[in-house]
Amino acid sequence: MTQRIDKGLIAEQNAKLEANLKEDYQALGNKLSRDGINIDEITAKAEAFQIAVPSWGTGTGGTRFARFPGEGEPRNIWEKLEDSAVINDLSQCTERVSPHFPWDKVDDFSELKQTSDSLGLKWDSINSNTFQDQPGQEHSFKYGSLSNTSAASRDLAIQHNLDCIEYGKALDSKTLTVWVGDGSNHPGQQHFQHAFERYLESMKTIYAGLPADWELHIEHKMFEPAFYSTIIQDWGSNVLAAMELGPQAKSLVDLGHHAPNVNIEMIVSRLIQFKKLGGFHFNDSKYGDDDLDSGSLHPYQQFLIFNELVDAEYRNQAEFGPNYMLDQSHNVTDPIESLMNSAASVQRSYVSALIVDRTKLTEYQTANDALMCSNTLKKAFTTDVSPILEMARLRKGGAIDPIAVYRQSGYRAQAGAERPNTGGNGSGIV
Ligand code: LRH
Ligand code: MN
Ligand code: MN
Repeated sequence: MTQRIDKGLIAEQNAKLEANLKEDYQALGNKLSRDGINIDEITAKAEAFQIAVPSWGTGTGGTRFARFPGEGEPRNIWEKLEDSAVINDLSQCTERVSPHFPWDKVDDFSELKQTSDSLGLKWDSINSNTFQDQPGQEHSFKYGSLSNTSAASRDLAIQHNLDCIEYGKALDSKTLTVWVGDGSNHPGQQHFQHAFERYLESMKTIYAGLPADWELHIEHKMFEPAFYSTIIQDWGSNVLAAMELGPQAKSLVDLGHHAPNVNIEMIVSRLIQFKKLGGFHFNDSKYGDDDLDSGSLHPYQQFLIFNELVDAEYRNQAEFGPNYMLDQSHNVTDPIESLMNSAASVQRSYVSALIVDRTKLTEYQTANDALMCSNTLKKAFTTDVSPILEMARLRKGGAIDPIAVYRQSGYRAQAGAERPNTGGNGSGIV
């Protein structure tokens, strides 16, 4: 097994930064206390924050044109777990891994569970895959899976999802996430209503197979692989399906899956209001489903989403507790570095939203003082909360500067030596 990051190295690197951090933390604490905020209470919330890592994100991604494999990429789920453990050791906010089947090939789930336990990792939502055919597959998904006109293809897709629930039980997961690429490429190719009816019928069978303490998350996406129509193309179709299925079915918001300029934070608010927000796939995008690093382009949008989430937390909104997960593709960076950076970026949005003065915001909203409403949010967003994030990591035994420690550790070069001949990242994304 690849050597993980040495605790001594983390301590040694932290020691170099600790005195400055304490000064910065004190200064930020003084500033926040002037607004009646106790910094340690915010840091405790930052310490409790968790965001899952997608198993497929630990490998180098690619586009449909090319993929440029990185050094020492994980070749299987066990190596993906090792990399995930490194990310969590340093970041201390990513103790969950979200697997994707059958990309993650597993013969013995109890062995996998033991391995994850030994690495201090847990399992997040199980992702099913009926958007491509597997070698030798008898009934194709070329014309759709859960909504296919062929009952045999639909049954295969249903069975795969039921199998995923069984895998999840063995891993102590509590959620199944279903994203399908079903749709059409030509106007008139598909009868919209009949296709949606078939999808719902299939989903009802999957829903019936859910254990009582599980949730079924439905992920919408506007386009790709279908480029004219997609069966669950937006949050409207998504929430209709979730409402039709029942209370255990909820909607999942992948930030990259909307039309440009869509007000995602407002979608989040609506889903919260109707107890239908299941979770998130965080990433960033400029054009479409670019899967860029979270917060790398639109950090204010990410903050505004967390403003809605923290508002729900603040109001003790009933049945609220979405899963947070990253879903990104790393084409030109070391995936471990991108995932650490992105986890911290999402955590930063959460912390920034925690310091919004909600009493003042409500007053300004009531008085229709639009400028001061906006300034109240901007004040929180522009306050540099880095010392809180760094202190949260330090207090949990992580690294004040995760990227620096990771680079110092030589983990990637060592992985390169131990994992030769990388042919792919196991994700199927090329
Ligand atoms: C689809 C998607 C979905 C898949 C993942 C690999 O674009 O966001 O979540 O499971 O990418
Ligand atoms: Mn996604
Ligand atoms: Mn996507």
